[in-house]
Formats: sequence, C-alpha cells, structure tokens
Amino acid sequence: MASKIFRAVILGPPGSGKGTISQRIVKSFGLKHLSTGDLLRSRVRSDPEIGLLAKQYLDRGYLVPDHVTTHLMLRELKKMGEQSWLLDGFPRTLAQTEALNSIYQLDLVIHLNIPFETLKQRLSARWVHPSSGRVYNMEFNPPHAHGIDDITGEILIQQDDDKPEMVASRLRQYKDVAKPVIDLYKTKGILHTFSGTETDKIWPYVHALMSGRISPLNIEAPVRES
Ligand code: G5P
Ligand code: MG
Repeated sequence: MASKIFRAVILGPPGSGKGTISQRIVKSFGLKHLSTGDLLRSRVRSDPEIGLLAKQYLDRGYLVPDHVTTHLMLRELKKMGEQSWLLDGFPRTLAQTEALNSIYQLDLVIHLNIPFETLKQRLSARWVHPSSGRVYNMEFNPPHAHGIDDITGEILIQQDDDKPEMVASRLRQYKDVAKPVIDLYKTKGILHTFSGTETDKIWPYVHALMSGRISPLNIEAPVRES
C-alpha cells in the first residue's frame, strides 16, 4: 500500500469514544493524533491570553469561538508539516469545516453515532490524565491503580465539564451544530458512520476500514484493548 500522507477526522458527540478510538488508531496505524479539547485545555494551563478566553467557554461546556479554535488548530497542523494525522473533535462547526477544507483535503471522516443515554452514563464515570489526555473509565477501562495514570504514575482528575448539568448542555449543543458538518462530509463521499453502544464492537470495523486505506504498524487482527 502506498505510504502517502493520510488525513482523517473523527467526529461524534461528547463521550462517543473519539479519544478512546483515536488512541487505538494511533497504536495500530501510527498517525499523529490532535484533539481540540486537549489542545484547548493545555492552552488554559499555559497561555494566559487565549487560555483565559477559552476557559470561560470550557468551564460552561460551550464551544470556544470558531476564530480561536480554528486559529489554534490550523497553527498546530502547519507545525506538523507533511505527516499523516487524525483530528479528534475538529472541525465541529460548519465554519471550522470550511476553514479546514480550504487548506487540506481529507481522506476519511469517521463518525461515531452513539445513543445519548449511553453518553451520559459514560461521561460521569470518566477520569483523565491532564497532561497527556489519556482517558479512563471506572467501569470500561479503569487504570491499574485507582486514580493513577498507568504510564506516568501521576494523578487522574475528573473534568468540570463531565459534571451532569454540563454534559446535558454539551450534548444539546452538539446536536445543533453537527448536522451540517455531517451532511457536508456525506456529500463529499468520505463519511463513514459507526453506530452502537460499545467501543469494543465498533473498533474492529474502524480498524478494517482504516486497514483498507493505510498500512497498519503490524498485521495482527485487532484485539479487545483494556
Ligand atoms: P472535547 O475534549 O473534545 P468532547 O465533548 O468532544 O470533548 P469527549 O468528552 O472528549 O468529547 P470522546 O473523546 O468522544 O468524549 O470520548 P472518550 O473520552 O473516548 O470516551 C468517553 C468516556 O467513555 C471515557 O471515560 C471512556 O473510557 C469511556 N468509554 C469509551 N468507550 C466505552 C464503552 O464502549 N463503554 C463504556 N462503558 N465506556 C466507554 O472538548 C471539550 C470542550 O472543548 C471545547 C468545547 O468547549 C468542548 O466542550 N471544544 C471546542 N470548541 C469549539 N470548537 C471545537 N472544535 C472544539 N472542540 C472542543
Ligand atoms: Mg475526547
């Protein structure tokens, strides 16, 4: 298979498993993973100007304004240069989609379609390692030691926007803005939708789709990951 630059997006509502599936894609296919949520949260910690502005939105579970998000993401993509990547959570609005399309041609859009009840349950049990963005779930993929990141041994936190009232607001907002983005990628013929309630059942299909487009790092069949 040709080793051309491969550009993909994974989109879906909060808690749909974008981060979890992205981690598996990175492990299997070696793409560079860029999560908008992780990037924005890292700016909140490190950049007094953009960070302070972004924090006001993140804390309320609102989308950060398009011009801020788009500027940050396109700058990161430029820094990455000529390498294959997977964007997680970007684009999320039509304006972001148009800005991305004007510079890059995507090979594939993975769309996760997960029932909203499932999403609410998952997010309330989620813990993250802030500096890497690694996600855990106390039932689905718990850390080896309670409250501790498996790789670094640092403590895990529960994000403010995973609180129940914030989750409801994030889900409502997603519904409104995602439809035109999904429709646009459908029209372009690059959208692949995966529906279900379990990431482990969806993952083999995502792996098979990706394997037809980009060489896996090894050729073993996908196995359930913990
Ligand atoms: P984020 O950080 O991008 P969201 O809202 O898109 O946040 P989130 O919450 O990160 O999405 P996810 O990545 O789709 O969810 O899902 P995940 O973290 O992999 O899985 C959720 C939980 O379920 C985890 O605990 C995981 O272990 C568990 N899980 C996975 N699969 C299963 C399963 O099969 N079963 C079970 N039981 N559990 C499972 O964005 C945050 C904020 O940043 C801003 C917004 O303010 C946003 O609210 N932002 C943007 N603003 C403007 N434009 C953009 N493009 C923006 N992107 C982010
Ligand atoms: Mg995520």
